[in-house]
Amino acid sequence: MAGVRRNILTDATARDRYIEGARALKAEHLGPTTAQLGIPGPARQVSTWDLFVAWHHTAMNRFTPATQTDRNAAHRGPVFLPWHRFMLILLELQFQRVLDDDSFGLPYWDWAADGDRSPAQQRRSELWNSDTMGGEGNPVTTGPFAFDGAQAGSWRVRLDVDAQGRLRSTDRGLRRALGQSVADLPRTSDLAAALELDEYDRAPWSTTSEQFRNRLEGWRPQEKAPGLHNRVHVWVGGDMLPSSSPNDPVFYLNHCNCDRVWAAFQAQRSEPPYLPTNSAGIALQGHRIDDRMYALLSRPVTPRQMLDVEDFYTYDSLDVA
Ligand SMILES: [Cu+2]
Repeated sequence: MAGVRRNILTDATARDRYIEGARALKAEHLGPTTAQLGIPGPARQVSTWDLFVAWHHTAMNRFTPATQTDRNAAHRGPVFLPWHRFMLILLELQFQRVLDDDSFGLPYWDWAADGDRSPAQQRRSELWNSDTMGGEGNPVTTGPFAFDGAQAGSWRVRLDVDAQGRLRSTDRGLRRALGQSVADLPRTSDLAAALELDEYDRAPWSTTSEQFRNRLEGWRPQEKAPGLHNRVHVWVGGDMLPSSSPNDPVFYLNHCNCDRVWAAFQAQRSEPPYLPTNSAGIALQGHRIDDRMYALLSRPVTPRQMLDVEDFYTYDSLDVA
Protein backbone atom coordinates (compact mmCIF):
# COMPACT_ATOMS: atom_id res chain seq x y z
CA MET A 1 0.00 0.00 0.00
CA ALA A 2 1.34 3.42 -0.89
CA GLY A 3 2.03 5.76 1.98
CA VAL A 4 0.49 9.21 2.17
CA ARG A 5 2.83 12.03 3.08
CA ARG A 6 1.24 14.70 5.24
CA ASN A 7 1.99 18.10 6.78
CA ILE A 8 3.64 17.53 10.15
CA LEU A 9 2.07 20.67 11.62
CA THR A 10 -1.50 19.69 10.80
CA ASP A 11 -1.44 15.93 11.34
CA ALA A 12 -0.62 14.82 14.87
CA THR A 13 -0.67 11.12 13.95
CA ALA A 14 1.94 11.55 11.20
CA ARG A 15 4.01 13.64 13.60
CA ASP A 16 3.91 11.14 16.45
CA ARG A 17 4.59 8.16 14.18
CA TYR A 18 7.55 9.94 12.63
CA ILE A 19 9.06 10.58 16.07
CA GLU A 20 8.39 7.00 17.16
CA GLY A 21 9.90 5.53 14.00
CA ALA A 22 12.96 7.80 14.08
CA ARG A 23 13.73 6.77 17.64
CA ALA A 24 13.25 3.08 16.78
CA LEU A 25 15.60 3.32 13.77
CA LYS A 26 18.16 5.13 15.91
CA ALA A 27 18.03 2.33 18.50
CA GLU A 28 18.29 -0.51 15.96
CA HIS A 29 21.71 -1.98 15.16
CA LEU A 30 21.52 -4.61 12.44
CA GLY A 31 23.99 -3.37 9.91
CA PRO A 32 27.72 -2.92 9.42
CA THR A 33 30.25 -1.55 11.88
CA THR A 34 32.10 1.74 11.64
CA ALA A 35 35.20 -0.24 10.60
CA GLN A 36 33.29 -1.78 7.69
CA LEU A 37 32.31 1.73 6.58
CA GLY A 38 35.95 2.82 6.74
CA ILE A 39 35.50 5.10 9.76
CA PRO A 40 38.59 5.30 12.02
CA GLY A 41 38.58 4.44 15.72
CA PRO A 42 37.28 1.43 17.64
CA ALA A 43 34.73 -0.58 15.64
CA ARG A 44 31.10 -0.31 16.77
CA GLN A 45 27.77 -1.09 15.17
CA VAL A 46 26.07 1.68 13.24
CA SER A 47 22.33 2.21 13.76
CA THR A 48 19.89 1.97 10.86
CA TRP A 49 19.29 5.72 11.18
CA ASP A 50 23.00 6.47 11.01
CA LEU A 51 23.53 4.31 7.91
CA PHE A 52 21.58 6.98 6.05
CA VAL A 53 23.89 9.64 7.53
CA ALA A 54 26.89 7.70 6.18
CA TRP A 55 25.27 7.18 2.77
CA HIS A 56 24.49 10.89 2.40
CA HIS A 57 27.99 11.89 3.46
CA THR A 58 29.59 9.43 1.04
CA ALA A 59 27.41 10.55 -1.86
CA MET A 60 28.27 14.19 -1.19
CA ASN A 61 31.97 13.38 -1.35
CA ARG A 62 31.80 11.35 -4.53
CA PHE A 63 32.77 13.09 -7.73
CA THR A 64 32.65 10.99 -10.90
CA PRO A 65 34.23 11.34 -13.28
CA ALA A 66 37.01 13.45 -11.82
CA THR A 67 36.80 15.86 -14.75
CA GLN A 68 33.40 17.28 -13.92
CA THR A 69 32.73 20.51 -12.03
CA ASP A 70 31.65 20.67 -8.38
CA ARG A 71 28.76 18.29 -9.06
CA ASN A 72 28.77 15.35 -6.68
CA ALA A 73 26.79 12.12 -6.76
CA ALA A 74 23.75 13.71 -5.07
CA HIS A 75 24.01 17.52 -5.17
CA ARG A 76 24.91 20.53 -7.33
CA GLY A 77 23.60 18.81 -10.42
CA PRO A 78 20.47 17.33 -12.04
CA VAL A 79 20.44 14.20 -9.90
CA PHE A 80 19.82 16.24 -6.74
CA LEU A 81 16.05 15.68 -6.80
CA PRO A 82 15.86 12.02 -7.91
CA TRP A 83 18.73 11.00 -5.63
CA HIS A 84 17.02 12.45 -2.55
CA ARG A 85 13.69 10.98 -3.69
CA PHE A 86 15.40 7.57 -3.72
CA MET A 87 16.89 8.20 -0.27
CA LEU A 88 13.50 9.14 1.20
CA ILE A 89 11.77 6.10 -0.31
CA LEU A 90 14.37 3.77 1.24
CA LEU A 91 14.04 5.50 4.61
CA GLU A 92 10.25 5.40 4.40
CA LEU A 93 10.40 1.64 3.83
CA GLN A 94 12.49 1.35 7.01
CA PHE A 95 9.88 3.37 8.92
CA GLN A 96 7.11 1.13 7.55
CA ARG A 97 9.03 -1.91 8.75
CA VAL A 98 9.76 -0.74 12.32
CA LEU A 99 6.28 0.77 12.71
CA ASP A 100 4.69 -2.31 11.13
CA ASP A 101 2.57 -0.01 9.00
CA ASP A 102 2.88 -0.11 5.23
CA SER A 103 0.66 2.94 4.87
CA PHE A 104 3.10 5.17 6.77
CA GLY A 105 4.29 8.22 4.83
CA LEU A 106 7.08 10.56 5.86
CA PRO A 107 5.69 13.94 6.95
CA TYR A 108 6.81 17.20 5.37
CA TRP A 109 7.49 20.66 6.78
CA ASP A 110 5.86 23.36 4.68
CA TRP A 111 8.64 25.81 5.54
CA ALA A 112 7.43 28.51 3.19
CA ALA A 113 4.29 28.86 5.32
CA ASP A 114 6.56 29.69 8.25
CA GLY A 115 8.75 31.84 5.98
CA ASP A 116 5.82 34.16 5.27
CA ARG A 117 5.76 35.16 8.96
CA SER A 118 8.19 37.50 10.76
CA PRO A 119 11.67 36.19 11.66
CA ALA A 120 10.71 36.16 15.35
CA GLN A 121 7.55 34.17 14.60
CA GLN A 122 9.50 31.75 12.41
CA ARG A 123 11.67 30.80 15.38
CA ARG A 124 8.50 30.23 17.43
CA SER A 125 6.87 27.92 14.89
CA GLU A 126 5.06 24.92 16.37
CA LEU A 127 7.66 22.78 14.62
CA TRP A 128 10.07 23.55 17.47
CA ASN A 129 7.64 22.67 20.26
CA SER A 130 8.53 19.85 22.65
CA ASP A 131 5.87 17.56 21.17
CA THR A 132 7.28 18.03 17.65
CA MET A 133 10.99 18.48 16.80
CA GLY A 134 12.06 20.19 20.03
CA GLY A 135 14.02 23.43 20.10
CA GLU A 136 17.52 24.66 19.42
CA GLY A 137 20.77 24.56 21.36
CA ASN A 138 24.16 22.93 21.66
CA PRO A 139 22.95 20.44 22.54
CA VAL A 140 19.20 20.47 21.91
CA THR A 141 17.62 19.93 25.36
CA THR A 142 13.88 19.86 24.62
CA GLY A 143 11.64 17.50 22.70
CA PRO A 144 12.01 13.93 21.46
CA PHE A 145 15.58 14.42 20.19
CA ALA A 146 16.94 16.10 23.32
CA PHE A 147 20.27 15.19 24.85
CA ASP A 148 20.82 14.39 28.49
CA GLY A 149 24.13 12.57 28.55
CA ALA A 150 23.20 10.32 31.45
CA GLN A 151 19.91 9.19 29.99
CA ALA A 152 19.75 6.03 27.94
CA GLY A 153 16.94 7.47 25.81
CA SER A 154 18.92 10.53 24.71
CA TRP A 155 19.22 11.18 20.99
CA ARG A 156 22.93 10.79 20.30
CA VAL A 157 24.84 11.98 17.28
CA ARG A 158 27.26 9.12 16.59
CA LEU A 159 28.69 10.12 13.20
CA ASP A 160 29.74 13.61 12.18
CA VAL A 161 32.51 15.24 10.14
CA ASP A 162 35.88 16.58 11.22
CA ALA A 163 37.44 19.89 10.13
CA GLN A 164 38.65 18.22 6.94
CA GLY A 165 35.15 17.01 6.12
CA ARG A 166 35.86 13.35 6.89
CA LEU A 167 33.28 11.14 8.58
CA ARG A 168 34.19 10.22 12.16
CA SER A 169 32.72 8.62 15.27
CA THR A 170 31.40 10.91 17.99
CA ASP A 171 28.98 10.76 20.94
CA ARG A 172 27.13 13.98 21.68
CA GLY A 173 23.79 15.75 21.47
CA LEU A 174 22.16 17.25 18.40
CA ARG A 175 22.91 20.89 17.56
CA ARG A 176 20.61 23.56 16.11
CA ALA A 177 20.89 27.35 15.91
CA LEU A 178 17.60 28.57 14.43
CA GLY A 179 17.85 31.73 12.34
CA GLN A 180 21.46 32.40 13.30
CA SER A 181 23.24 32.05 9.94
CA VAL A 182 20.37 33.48 7.91
CA ALA A 183 17.53 35.37 9.58
CA ASP A 184 14.57 34.05 7.62
CA LEU A 185 13.18 31.01 5.83
CA PRO A 186 12.16 30.94 2.14
CA ARG A 187 8.75 32.40 1.33
CA THR A 188 5.88 31.11 -0.79
CA SER A 189 6.69 33.83 -3.34
CA ASP A 190 10.17 32.26 -3.77
CA LEU A 191 8.55 28.89 -4.42
CA ALA A 192 6.03 30.39 -6.83
CA ALA A 193 8.89 31.94 -8.83
CA ALA A 194 10.66 28.56 -9.03
CA LEU A 195 7.48 26.86 -10.26
CA GLU A 196 7.21 29.37 -13.11
CA LEU A 197 10.46 28.16 -14.67
CA ASP A 198 10.13 26.20 -17.90
CA GLU A 199 12.62 23.38 -17.66
CA TYR A 200 13.76 20.84 -15.13
CA ASP A 201 17.44 21.73 -15.61
CA ARG A 202 19.75 23.18 -18.24
CA ALA A 203 23.47 23.43 -19.12
CA PRO A 204 25.88 23.86 -17.46
CA TRP A 205 23.97 21.43 -15.12
CA SER A 206 25.65 22.87 -12.06
CA THR A 207 25.23 25.45 -9.30
CA THR A 208 25.08 28.14 -12.00
CA SER A 209 22.17 26.67 -13.98
CA GLU A 210 19.12 28.89 -14.26
CA GLN A 211 16.32 26.33 -14.17
CA PHE A 212 14.04 24.53 -11.73
CA ARG A 213 16.40 22.00 -10.11
CA ASN A 214 19.04 24.56 -9.27
CA ARG A 215 16.47 27.08 -8.05
CA LEU A 216 14.92 24.53 -5.71
CA GLU A 217 18.32 23.29 -4.56
CA GLY A 218 19.01 26.92 -3.71
CA TRP A 219 22.05 28.22 -5.62
CA ARG A 220 20.11 30.70 -7.77
CA PRO A 221 19.15 33.47 -8.08
CA GLN A 222 22.49 34.54 -6.72
CA GLU A 223 21.16 37.56 -4.83
CA LYS A 224 18.79 35.30 -2.88
CA ALA A 225 21.25 32.48 -2.20
CA PRO A 226 21.15 30.44 -0.13
CA GLY A 227 17.61 29.88 -1.41
CA LEU A 228 14.84 27.32 -0.85
CA HIS A 229 16.36 23.90 0.10
CA ASN A 230 19.82 25.29 0.97
CA ARG A 231 18.33 28.14 2.95
CA VAL A 232 16.35 25.74 5.16
CA HIS A 233 19.54 23.83 5.99
CA VAL A 234 21.38 27.07 6.80
CA TRP A 235 18.48 28.56 8.79
CA VAL A 236 18.22 25.49 11.05
CA GLY A 237 22.02 25.50 11.39
CA GLY A 238 24.11 23.24 13.65
CA ASP A 239 23.99 19.63 12.48
CA MET A 240 21.94 20.63 9.41
CA LEU A 241 25.01 22.29 7.84
CA PRO A 242 27.58 19.56 7.00
CA SER A 243 27.38 16.41 4.88
CA SER A 244 26.18 14.51 7.98
CA SER A 245 22.98 16.60 8.03
CA PRO A 246 20.61 13.56 8.09
CA ASN A 247 21.57 13.39 11.78
CA ASP A 248 18.73 15.85 12.42
CA PRO A 249 15.24 14.42 11.84
CA VAL A 250 14.39 17.86 10.41
CA PHE A 251 16.54 16.91 7.39
CA TYR A 252 13.83 14.57 6.10
CA LEU A 253 11.03 17.05 6.79
CA ASN A 254 12.88 19.57 4.60
CA HIS A 255 13.64 17.06 1.86
CA CYS A 256 10.12 15.68 1.90
CA ASN A 257 8.85 19.21 1.26
CA CYS A 258 11.42 19.73 -1.53
CA ASP A 259 10.24 16.47 -3.08
CA ARG A 260 6.65 17.70 -2.82
CA VAL A 261 7.61 20.88 -4.66
CA TRP A 262 9.20 18.76 -7.38
CA ALA A 263 6.04 16.63 -7.55
CA ALA A 264 4.03 19.86 -8.01
CA PHE A 265 6.40 20.96 -10.80
CA GLN A 266 6.07 17.54 -12.46
CA ALA A 267 2.29 17.76 -12.28
CA GLN A 268 2.26 21.03 -14.18
CA ARG A 269 5.16 20.43 -16.67
CA SER A 270 5.33 16.88 -17.90
CA GLU A 271 7.65 17.06 -20.97
CA PRO A 272 10.52 16.45 -20.97
CA PRO A 273 10.24 14.96 -17.48
CA TYR A 274 13.96 15.06 -16.71
CA LEU A 275 17.17 16.41 -18.21
CA PRO A 276 19.87 15.68 -19.30
CA THR A 277 19.18 12.77 -21.63
CA ASN A 278 21.61 9.93 -22.24
CA SER A 279 23.22 11.83 -25.12
CA ALA A 280 24.86 14.27 -22.70
CA GLY A 281 28.64 13.88 -22.42
CA ILE A 282 30.62 11.70 -20.07
CA ALA A 283 31.15 14.67 -17.75
CA LEU A 284 27.48 14.23 -16.80
CA GLN A 285 27.98 10.60 -15.83
CA GLY A 286 25.77 9.77 -12.88
CA HIS A 287 23.34 12.60 -13.76
CA ARG A 288 21.87 11.40 -17.10
CA ILE A 289 18.36 9.99 -17.14
CA ASP A 290 19.37 6.32 -17.38
CA ASP A 291 22.56 6.46 -15.32
CA ARG A 292 22.64 4.49 -12.12
CA MET A 293 22.63 6.80 -9.09
CA TYR A 294 25.04 6.23 -6.24
CA ALA A 295 23.73 3.62 -3.79
CA LEU A 296 25.15 2.23 -0.56
CA LEU A 297 22.25 0.48 1.18
CA SER A 298 20.52 -1.08 -1.83
CA ARG A 299 20.85 -1.73 -5.54
CA PRO A 300 21.11 1.51 -7.53
CA VAL A 301 18.21 3.07 -9.44
CA THR A 302 18.15 5.63 -12.25
CA PRO A 303 16.58 9.10 -12.38
CA ARG A 304 13.99 7.71 -14.83
CA GLN A 305 12.89 5.16 -12.21
CA MET A 306 12.23 8.03 -9.80
CA LEU A 307 9.88 9.98 -12.09
CA ASP A 308 6.68 8.07 -11.36
CA VAL A 309 6.62 6.84 -7.78
CA GLU A 310 2.91 6.76 -6.99
CA ASP A 311 3.22 3.07 -6.12
CA PHE A 312 5.39 4.15 -3.19
CA TYR A 313 3.70 7.29 -1.89
CA THR A 314 1.48 10.25 -2.66
CA TYR A 315 1.13 13.69 -1.05
CA ASP A 316 -2.00 14.87 0.70
CA SER A 317 -1.60 18.18 -1.14
CA LEU A 318 0.51 19.57 -3.98
CA ASP A 319 -0.63 23.09 -3.17
CA VAL A 320 2.86 24.42 -2.45
CA ALA A 321 2.80 28.13 -3.27
CU1 LIG B 1 21.54 16.10 0.50
